[in-house]
Formats: sequence, structure tokens, C-alpha cells
Amino acid sequence: MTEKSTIRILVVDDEPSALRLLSRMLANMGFASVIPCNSGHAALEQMDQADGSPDVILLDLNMPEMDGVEFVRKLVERRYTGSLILVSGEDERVLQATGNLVRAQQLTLLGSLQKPVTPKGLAALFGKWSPPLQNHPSRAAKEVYSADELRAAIANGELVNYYQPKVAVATHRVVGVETLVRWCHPVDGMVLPDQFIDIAETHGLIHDLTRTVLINALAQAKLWQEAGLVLQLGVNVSIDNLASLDFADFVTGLADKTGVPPQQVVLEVAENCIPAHDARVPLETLTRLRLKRFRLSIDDFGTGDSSLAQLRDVPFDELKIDGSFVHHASTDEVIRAKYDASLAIARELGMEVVAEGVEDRDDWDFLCSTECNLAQGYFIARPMPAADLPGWTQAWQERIRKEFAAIS
Ligand code: G
Ligand code: G
Ligand code: MN
Repeated sequence: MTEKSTIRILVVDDEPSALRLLSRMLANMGFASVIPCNSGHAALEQMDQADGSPDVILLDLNMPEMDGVEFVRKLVERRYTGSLILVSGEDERVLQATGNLVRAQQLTLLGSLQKPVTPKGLAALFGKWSPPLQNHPSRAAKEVYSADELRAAIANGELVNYYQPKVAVATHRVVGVETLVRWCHPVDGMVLPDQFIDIAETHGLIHDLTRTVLINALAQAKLWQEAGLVLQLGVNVSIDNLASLDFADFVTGLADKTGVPPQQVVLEVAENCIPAHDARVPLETLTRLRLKRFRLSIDDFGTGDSSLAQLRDVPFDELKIDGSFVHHASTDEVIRAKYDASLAIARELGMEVVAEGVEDRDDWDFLCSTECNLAQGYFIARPMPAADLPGWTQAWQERIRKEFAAIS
């Protein structure tokens, strides 16, 4: 957990009384680093000279010289990566319209508050805040790793699996996890997969990588099983894995040896990796795995350009709607249309549906109003080390009781 005392907050409001009130409220909530600014210019000056940009900015929309919308544009120009809370005396629709503008710029909006701001409203929005780099605290900039470094890392056991829970929308039960690999680098700390999966794919290391991930994941599933936690286990596979003639035998042999039933293993294939009609080996691999009762899942659905024919060629069990068609679906018509279309395709082909990227309560409530089966995303849990899962599962039960009282 990040200490409240280390979160840097900038409050921007032209009214001295509002500025004082907000600052005092934040101080009472335990935030120690709060900087008041009486104009957009003052805030930008503060950001330019201070060491490190703020984590959260509370922004009043109605200011005489630089208004809130203009200030947001300056934040984009400065590549601000922190979060934003909008504050205004304007009506709900103005706040909502500005919120849409903010999100369209890919800024993180914790929410909007109408004046007069209450401590409760403020606390609710800060409850949504999480450090953007939580999973890789020690690394700021991207670095490029060589194939040799990665090869050594795989051989030295530096790859560790994180697991992100998937829960049933109707019952709230935890039904499974998705395995997400990380490189526990001795110097750089936790390195995320987007910094090494490509390298593995282009340098022929993806076979060793996926095998390592699978071996660790199945061993873990077995341990959970023995502890009474029966979970579906999702594992991401690359097209290169599918194109390898011995992959199906490897996976089958491993499940057999570990004692994890194939029905419990979900192999996730990104939509843009779904084999074409004439890709004989990948299609063979997927069909053989399905015959052995492994579950097949289409990942990141909506981001690729697969045809209906391609989707029909492979007996997929599950379709994961990409997070970009889930988050904000309740308020954005375009997102919602893509979500609905994805859901309809999955239903047409008899697949279970997983919504990815469920980030907040609005997303969750929206899913509950649709026929979606499973949900995954930061609102439920971030990817976590295996050791945290039993504790998280207990905490989730508790949360269900408190937050979703209507359903048990
Ligand atoms: O966890 P995030 O955790 O940042 O994952 C980023 C991307 O890396 C996702 O697209 C995910 O599918 C991919 N990824 C994570 N783990 C693996 C893995 O074990 N194998 C492959 N091929 N991709 C993975
Ligand atoms: O591509 P794939 O769906 O396998 O990868 C999942 C990726 O999405 C991982 O990087 C994971 O950390 C990330 N992720 C999981 N939940 C959320 C979420 O709620 N919001 C966002 N933005 N990313 C998420
Ligand atoms: Mn995935």
C-alpha cells in the first residue's frame, strides 16, 4: 500500500475559500502533501519546477483566466500521467461532458465532484486511486533487453507468474485466474511482459517461455487444488506455440503429469493470432487440444480483424471482450455498441463471455445488466503473486457481503 503521506496532491481553484476548504479536507483525510494553487498558471509553474509531477490533481473547471478544459489540454501537452478529479459548481452534464473530454485524452479521471464538495465524496474518489506503476515500481523508462539476457532469465528461473482473478457476474464467485508472466529482474525489478514477449517471439524463445509459464502455472494450480481452491487456469499462448508440432503433446503430457484436469486449463489466443484458413499446423494444434478437453479462448476480442469464418474454424469455448470495449460502456454509446456486438457474436457461436478491463463500479453494474458470464479487471483485482490469492479470495467474500448486499 502506498502511504497517504507520500501521495502528492495539487488543488487548483481560483476561489480562496474553496482552496482552503479542499486543502483542509484532504489534510483531515491524512494526506500530507497537498499544494494549493489559485490558478492554472500557478499550477503549471508548480508542476514544471517541482521534482516529480503530482499523483492527483483536483481541478476546478470555472476559473477566470485559464479554465479547466484549457488546463487539461496543458496537462496532455506535458504528458501528465497522474490522476484527475474535476470539481465544479456547474450542472452534472457539464461535468460529464468535460469528463468525456478528459478520458478521450487518455488521462486518468478518478471522477467529478459537484460543489459543495463533501469529505465523503472526496474519500470515495480517492478510494479509486492506485499508483499507476504499482506492478513495476522500480522501473521508470522502457529498456530494451537482448535475446541473450532473456534466454538466461528463463534458464535461471527469473520468470514468475502473476495471477488475475476472474469472477462470475451472476454469483460473484471466483471461478478462475489468468496467468500473466513477469520477469523478476535482479537489477531492474519487476519487468512487465510487453517488454519481453516480443523479444521472445522474434528470437525463438517463446517456446521455452510458454513452457516455463505453463509448468509453473499448472504446479500452482495443483497446490491451490490441494488447498481446496479449485480454479480455472488461463494461460496466454502465442501463434508460434500453436505452429509448433509438439505443443499439443507437451501441454497434454504436462496436465497429465501434474494431475490438473484439462477442463480446468484455458488456453488464450489473441484474436489477431487466430489462424487463417490455410494455417494447417495451428488449426491442428487447437483442434487436438480441444479434443483433449482443454478450453480454448479468444483473447483481446475486438482489437483484431478476424472473420466469422475464422472464428467458426476453431471450436472456441470462450470469448474475452477487450477492455477497451468494456470500460465506460455504460456511458459511451460507441463503446457500448462494440461491446454488444462482441457479446452477440459469442452467443451466436455458443461461447462463454468474459469482459476484460472492468475498472470501476459503473463497468461492473453495466455487465450485470447484460448476459456476460465472467468479469476480470482492476475493479475486481490486479494481477497478484500466487501467495496473495487465498487472502484476496477471503477479502473478496467480505467485499461481496458489504458492497453487493443484494446478492449472496
Ligand atoms: O500483465 P499484463 O500483465 O501487462 O500483460 C501484458 C500482455 O502480455 C497481455 O497482452 C498478455 O496477454 C501478455 N502476456 C502475459 N503473460 C503472457 C505469457 O505467458 N505468454 C504470452 N504469450 N503472453 C503473455
Ligand atoms: O492481453 P491480455 O488480455 O492477456 O492481457 C491482460 C492485460 O490487461 C494485462 O496487461 C493486465 O495487467 C491488464 N489488465 C487487467 N485488468 C485491467 C484493467 O481493469 N484495466 C486495464 N487498463 N488493464 C487491465
Ligand atoms: Mn489474456
